Amino acid sequence: MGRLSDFRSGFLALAGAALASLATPATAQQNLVMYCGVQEEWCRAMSQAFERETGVKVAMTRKSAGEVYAQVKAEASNPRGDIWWGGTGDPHLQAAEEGLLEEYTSPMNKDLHDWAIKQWNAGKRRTIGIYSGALGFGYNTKLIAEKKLPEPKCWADLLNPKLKDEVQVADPNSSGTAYNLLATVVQLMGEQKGFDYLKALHKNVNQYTKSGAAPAKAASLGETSIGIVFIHDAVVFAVEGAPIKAVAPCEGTGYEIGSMSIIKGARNLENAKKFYDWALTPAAQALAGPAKSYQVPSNKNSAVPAQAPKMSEIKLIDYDFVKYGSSDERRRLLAKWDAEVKNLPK
Ligand code: S7P
Repeated sequence: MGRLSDFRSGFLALAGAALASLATPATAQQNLVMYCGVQEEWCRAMSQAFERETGVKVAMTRKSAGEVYAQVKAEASNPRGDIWWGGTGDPHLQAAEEGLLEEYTSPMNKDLHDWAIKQWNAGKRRTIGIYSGALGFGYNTKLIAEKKLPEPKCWADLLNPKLKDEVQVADPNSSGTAYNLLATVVQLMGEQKGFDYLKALHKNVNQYTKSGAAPAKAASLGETSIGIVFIHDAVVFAVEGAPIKAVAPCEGTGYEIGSMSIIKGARNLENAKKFYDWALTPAAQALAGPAKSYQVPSNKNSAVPAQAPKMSEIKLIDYDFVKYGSSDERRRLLAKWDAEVKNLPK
C-alpha cells in the first residue's frame, strides 16, 4: 500500500512537472511588454483594450521618449520590452539606425498617411508613424494678466526679460518634446542663432522637467506662466476649462511624427506584431480622443479628434526627420545643449 501511494505521488509529481513545462511556452505566448511614450491615460486605454480584445496580458510602463530609447539601448543584449508605442519619432529613428529595432511590414501600411510611411522608410522599416502633432506653447491667461505680462504669440516673445522664471520646458535628454524644440529652433534659426536663442531662453526657464507634457499641467495649475509643449498637450487643459491658451508660434514651428517600433529580440514577437497591426486600425486609434489625446492619427480612415489642432492652419517648418533622428546628430545636439545651455548661470 505504502509503495503504491509512493508510486502514485511520484507519478503525479512527474505529470505535474511535465504539464508545467508544457504550459510555460503557451503562457509566454500570451504576454506583451509595452513601453509607452504618450500620456498615462492613453497608454492605459490602449493596453487594456488590447488585453480585452486578444486575451494577451500587457505589462505596460510609461516613460518619456529619451528614457525609453536609453532603456532599449541598455537592454539590447537581453531585451525585456516587446513593443515601443508612442513618443516622438526622433529617438525611434535613432534606435532603428543603431540596430535596436525589428523590421516589420504591416498589412495596415496601405491605409496610412504618407507622413507615417515616410517615417517607416526613414527608419528602414523599423519604425512607423502613429500620430502627428505640432510644437508650441501654452500660457496661463490669468497669471499673464495678473502679472501684467505681454501675451506671447511668437518664439521671440519668450525671451522677454519680464518673463524671467516664468517659462517651463522639459530636458531634451529625457523628453522627446524638448528634443523636438531643440531641433526645431536649430532648423528655424540656424544652429548658431538657435543655440543663442536657447541660451537666452534659459534665463526665463524656471525648471527643466523630465516629461515633455508636464509644463502644460504646471501652467494649468498656475505653477508657471508658460509651458513649452506640443500644442495638443496644452489644448487638453483648455478643454478641461483651465485658463490656458495654446499657441502656434508666429515664426513657424516644428512637429512630431509619434512613432511605434518592435524591439529587436522581442520575446513575444508574434504578440508585438499583433499589437502593431491592431494599433494602426481606426478602432484602436479612436481610443485617443476619449483619453484626452488630441494628436492627428496616422490611419487615413481614422477620425481626427475634434479638439486636435488643425495642422493645415499652423505654419510648419519642413522638419528633417532623417537628419535630426540620426544617431550622430541627436547625440551631438544633446551633448552641445548639456555643455552650452543646461548649466549656464542665470
Ligand atoms: O503627451 C503626448 C505626447 O506629447 O507625448 C509624447 C512625447 O514623447 C512627450 O513625452 P516626452 O516629451 O516626455 O518624451 C508625444 O509623442 C506625444 O504627442
